[in-house]
Amino acid sequence: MKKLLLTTILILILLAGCGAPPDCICQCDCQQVTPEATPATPEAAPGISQPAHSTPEVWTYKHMVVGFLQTGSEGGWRAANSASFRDTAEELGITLKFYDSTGDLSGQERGFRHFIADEEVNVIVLAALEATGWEDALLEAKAAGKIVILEDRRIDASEDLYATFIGADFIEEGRRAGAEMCRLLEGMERKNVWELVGNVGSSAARDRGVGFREKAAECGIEIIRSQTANWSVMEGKQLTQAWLEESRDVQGIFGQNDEMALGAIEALKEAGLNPGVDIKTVSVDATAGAFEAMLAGELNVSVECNPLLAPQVYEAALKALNGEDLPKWIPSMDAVFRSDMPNLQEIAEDRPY
Ligand code: GYE
Repeated sequence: MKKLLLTTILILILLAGCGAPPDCICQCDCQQVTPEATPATPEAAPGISQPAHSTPEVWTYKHMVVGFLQTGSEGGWRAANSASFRDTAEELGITLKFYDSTGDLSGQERGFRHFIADEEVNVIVLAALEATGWEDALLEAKAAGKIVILEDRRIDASEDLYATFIGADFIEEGRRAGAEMCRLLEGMERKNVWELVGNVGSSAARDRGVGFREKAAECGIEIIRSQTANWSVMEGKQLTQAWLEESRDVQGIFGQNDEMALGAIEALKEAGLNPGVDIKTVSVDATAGAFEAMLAGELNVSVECNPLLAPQVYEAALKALNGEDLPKWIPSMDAVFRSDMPNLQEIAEDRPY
C-alpha cells in the first residue's frame, strides 16, 4: 500500500513536471506504463499466468489486471476508445495498465513484451498499429499463459494465437462508404474520386480501401488519387490542397476517417469550392466533428465505427479467464449517418462521442 502511494505520488509529480503524454492520466488502478521499467520475471505456471496472489476459483473483474496497448491519440475516435477502456475499468474495478504506443510500432511491440513479463498482468488487449509481424510475440504471450484479446484492429496471425477480436468489419464499412458515394454521384457524367487513406499497414486502412473499391467498381467510380494522410485533419487538408493545385476535376472525396475528410473540407472551402455540394464528401467514424459538418451540409455521409468497445472486451476477457470458449470475432454495432436525415440534430445531441 505504502509502495503504491509512493508510486502514485511520484507519477503525479512526473506528470505535472514533464508534460507526459496526455493519453493516460493516473486514476484509480490506471497506471501509465513505459517499456523501460522492466518488471520482475515470474515463474509462469502453465495455463493462465499466476498473478501475485493465488488463482481464484472463479475469476471476477476485481481479479483482472489488463495490459492495454493503445495505438496512440490520433483524433476523436481514438480519444473515445481510450476513455471507454479507462472509464469501464474504473466502473468494474479492473486494474488497467495503459500503454500509449504514440504511433510507434516498435514501441508497441516492446510494450507488448513488457506486459508478457509483468506477472500481475493476466489479460493483454492489443489495438495493433499494423496488421503484420505479431506471431512471435503472440506465441510468447501464449507460453506465458496470458489471455490476448484484439480490439479495434485485426492482425494477420493464426486465430489460435488470440482469444478473440472485438471490432468492426472494416471491409463492410468501406462497402457502405462506396455505396453512399455511388448514390451521391448517381447520374453524374464524371465520377472521379480522391481517397484519403489511414496509416499504411493498418487493417482499418487496407480493408476500408478494399470495400470501397468493390462498390466503386459497380457504379463506375474512378479513384484517381489515393494516398495516406495518417488519420489527421492537417495531412488531409495538405494533401487535398496539393491535389487541387494539380486539378479540380473531382466529384467526390472519400476520407477513411472523419478527421481526414474534415481536413479536405477545409481545403475545399479555402479554394472557394462548396464541400457536400460541388464535391461530395464521405467519411468513416461518425464522431462529433462529423455530425457538425453534416449538420452544416459540408459532409454528406459518415459511416459509423463504434469506439466504445471496452465493455465487450472486458466481458470476453472474463469469460476467457474462466475457461469459456469465445467466437473468434465479436462484432461491434455500427450505423450510417447522412446529412439529409431529418432527425440528425437529435441524434447528434445524444451521441456520447
Ligand atoms: O477509424 C480512425 C482511427 O482503428 C477504427 O483509427 C480505427 C481507426 C479510426 O485513427 O479514426
